[in-house]
Amino acid sequence: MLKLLGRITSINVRKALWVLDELGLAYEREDWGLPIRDPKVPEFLALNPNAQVPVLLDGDFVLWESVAVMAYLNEAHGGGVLMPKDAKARALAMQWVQWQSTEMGRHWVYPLNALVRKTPGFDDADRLAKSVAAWTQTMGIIEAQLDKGMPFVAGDSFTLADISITLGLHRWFATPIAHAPMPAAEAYYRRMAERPAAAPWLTAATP
Ligand SMILES: N[C@@H](CCC(=O)N[C@@H](CS)C(=O)NCC(=O)O)C(=O)O
Repeated sequence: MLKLLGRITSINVRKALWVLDELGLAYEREDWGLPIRDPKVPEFLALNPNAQVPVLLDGDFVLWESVAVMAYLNEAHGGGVLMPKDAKARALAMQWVQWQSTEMGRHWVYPLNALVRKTPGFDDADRLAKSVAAWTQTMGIIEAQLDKGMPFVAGDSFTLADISITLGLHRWFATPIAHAPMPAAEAYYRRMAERPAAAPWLTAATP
């Protein structure tokens, strides 16, 4: 039985959960991650020395880093159906998976802590405004991509990239800031949200 360690409020855990559900796989989930259960304990650190979620357990195989977990689930348990077979198409899908993981989330940390999590110390209005401006600029990149008129972010089939990007858009729409209009992203998000496997992971519990 596959087992995923991580709290469902984490976007990185949600990536793995959506893949599991999209593939219709049976799995167990165990809550780990602050504030629910501190991962900085020997039991968890033995699995992931970074003290971060998600961690996937497949028998005695242990895997961390959400992108690696998504790719492994798809290849080992999904017959690869969530990535294109063609090398270039697959690379482009992976480009957006990685972009979400590194670039898309770079500027949302401050707004998320200030406005959603209400984390003490995140009360600098100038830093908040600068982060929102930088986040908005980054969002322009995905808006331009989605405005090309392809049905999915990386082409004509649903891939891991759609899971990553949709969860990134969820964070954007769920953060109470003045959202610059992004009509292509809004339309795409609504389409992705209709997928049965998406619904549980696009709920409001973003922190
Ligand atoms: N690069 C890692 C980042 C993982 C990460 O930042 N996880 C956060 C939750 S989104 C975490 O574990 N934070 C500590 C905690 O929840 O206690 C991945 O993609 O899996």
